[in-house]
Amino acid sequence: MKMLVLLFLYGLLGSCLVSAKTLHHKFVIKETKYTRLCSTKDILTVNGQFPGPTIYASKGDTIFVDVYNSAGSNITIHWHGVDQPRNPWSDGPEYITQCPIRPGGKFTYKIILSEEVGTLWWHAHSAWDRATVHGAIFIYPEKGSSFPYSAPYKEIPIILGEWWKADVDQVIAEALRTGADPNISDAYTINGQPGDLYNCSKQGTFKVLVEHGKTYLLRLINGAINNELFFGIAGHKLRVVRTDGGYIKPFDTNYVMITPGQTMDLLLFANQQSLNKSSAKNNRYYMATRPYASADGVEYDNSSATAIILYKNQRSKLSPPSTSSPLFPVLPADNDTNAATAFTAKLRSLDSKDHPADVPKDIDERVIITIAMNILPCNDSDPCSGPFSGRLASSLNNISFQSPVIDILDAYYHQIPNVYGKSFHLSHRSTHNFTGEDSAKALADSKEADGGEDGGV
Ligand SMILES: *[C@@H]1O[C@H](CO)[C@@H](O)[C@H](O)[C@H]1NC(C)=O
Ligand SMILES: *[C@@H]1O[C@H](CO)[C@@H](O)[C@H](O)[C@H]1NC(C)=O
Ligand SMILES: *[C@@H]1O[C@H](CO)[C@@H](O)[C@H](O)[C@H]1NC(C)=O
Ligand SMILES: *[C@@H]1O[C@H](CO)[C@@H](O)[C@H](O)[C@H]1NC(C)=O
Ligand SMILES: *[C@@H]1O[C@H](CO)[C@@H](O)[C@H](O)[C@H]1NC(C)=O
Ligand SMILES: *[C@@H]1O[C@H](CO)[C@@H](O)[C@H](O)[C@H]1NC(C)=O
Ligand SMILES: *[C@@H]1O[C@H](CO)[C@@H](O)[C@H](O)[C@H]1NC(C)=O
Ligand SMILES: *[C@@H]1O[C@H](CO)[C@@H](O)[C@H](O)[C@H]1NC(C)=O
Ligand SMILES: *[C@@H]1O[C@H](CO)[C@@H](O)[C@H](O)[C@H]1NC(C)=O
Ligand SMILES: [Cu+2]
Repeated sequence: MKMLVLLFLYGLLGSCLVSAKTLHHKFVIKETKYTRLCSTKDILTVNGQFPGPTIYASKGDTIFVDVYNSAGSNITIHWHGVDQPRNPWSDGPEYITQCPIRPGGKFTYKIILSEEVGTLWWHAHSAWDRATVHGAIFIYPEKGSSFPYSAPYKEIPIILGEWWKADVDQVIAEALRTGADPNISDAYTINGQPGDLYNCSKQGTFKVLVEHGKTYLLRLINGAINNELFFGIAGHKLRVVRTDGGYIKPFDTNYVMITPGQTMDLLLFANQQSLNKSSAKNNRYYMATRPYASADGVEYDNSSATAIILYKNQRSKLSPPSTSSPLFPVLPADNDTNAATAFTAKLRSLDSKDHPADVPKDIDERVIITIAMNILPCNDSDPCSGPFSGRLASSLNNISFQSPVIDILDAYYHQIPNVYGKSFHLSHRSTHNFTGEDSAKALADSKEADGGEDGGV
């Protein structure tokens, strides 16, 4: 009897586990020729594709990705937004969780999906290779649990990006050498295409054919290197339902503001007239993206990428030839900080029974982290072209990161010496109040108490 019960339980457990699948992918990193803005260059791609292949998975699945490096330079791949509980070795940032994959080398990533649902993405994590080495991860709810909205008719990935005519690794290498800001991009892209507003780009403009009355799920990813971006579609509101692989309280908006690395799932209701004769010539609507950039005096790419939403003519199933240009969405001005913050303030966890907000409420220790952009001094023997003839350097609590010779995760686990600076390890003694009025003095005092230089890594 006991045995039977056990078997029965085991059977149930077994069937639960069966729903989580194991998936396999092969990514070959290679140089591939692409032409944009009338100029051709070799870019790094996965399997020759830009943007790269989409990974389709369900909540709880495990994905193995064999990455073969057939390019001429080191590379790693990061699975952006995947928590990977107790699985740090597959996270991907080079020299943080692994040494890079050398040319001719191979590395197998094990990606363990846990609570994530919605859209995430993957991208290279070496120099600026992520500009072209990136793609979407679609994560569906597990079987039996439902999407808390009516199922969309179709899904459309919308990957925002940034394009340089120059080689991207040369752009960042030059900036690191001179200490100045990297050169700004020549275009933004939507699914790899700059769109109608740029020279030589009309032909390739990304187009989506929609049917009146249907609902579409846009899986929006900001894959740009440097810029926060506004995004919107002319004549249509968007309903924001998820961000970064989790549900939020849905809200309708005319525009979104999305930061680099962020993802958003948006419902698009194709509710504009397509049969109406007098509006038939306006069966095309631009979706557009352009930057939110408010830093005074900092140069940025102020151009706009577009794609086209095209309504199917329901009688002929073909779209009538359009005579006028598509409508352009109304987006906030580039420097409209109020519009940017008003949008982000609306992002709130769904916090329902099925999608609780499990935020720890008991705090054991408060940690203050100051993120800063600094200018380091240079001199005649080491001239720089950053602001005030200095060198730009970012820091956390006044410590900048320098790539070590071995990744810090290996150094930590195998206690390899001389990788961490002396006081980088988990010392709880020093508490710098970086937001205090006398932070420099407080730091100096605590440094003395600490017994010397903060090493960084
Ligand atoms: C490439 O990565 C290897 C470690 O995997 C490292 O030893 C080598 O210095 C790297 N090469 C370059 C050019 O960064
Ligand atoms: C960056 O821009 C400057 C000025 O236009 C140009 O001289 C330089 O070649 C550019 N660098 C790269 C790596 O394209
Ligand atoms: C497009 O090409 C024209 C003519 O060659 C040039 O004057 C213009 O600056 C170009 N526009 C952009 C955005 O590159
Ligand atoms: C047809 O389109 C015109 C122009 O957009 C609009 O004024 C009119 O109300 C539409 N008619 C119907 C039946 O939707
Ligand atoms: C972009 O910036 C350039 C240089 O500052 C300026 O000439 C141009 O008018 C701007 N374009 C737009 C669309 O704001
Ligand atoms: C944004 O830029 C415009 C024009 O360049 C300027 O008139 C306005 O004051 C700026 N707004 C803010 C909030 O900085
Ligand atoms: C110039 O700067 C370099 C790098 O910061 C430093 O190593 C060197 O000592 C400095 N030289 C002088 C004369 O200050
Ligand atoms: C840091 O200093 C500020 C300003 O004096 C103060 O408001 C804040 O409470 C301090 N923070 C901590 C953690 O001591
Ligand atoms: C940050 O570090 C620099 C040099 O290491 C030092 O001169 C400066 O005072 C520090 N800044 C703060 C706020 O402690
Ligand atoms: Cu990332």
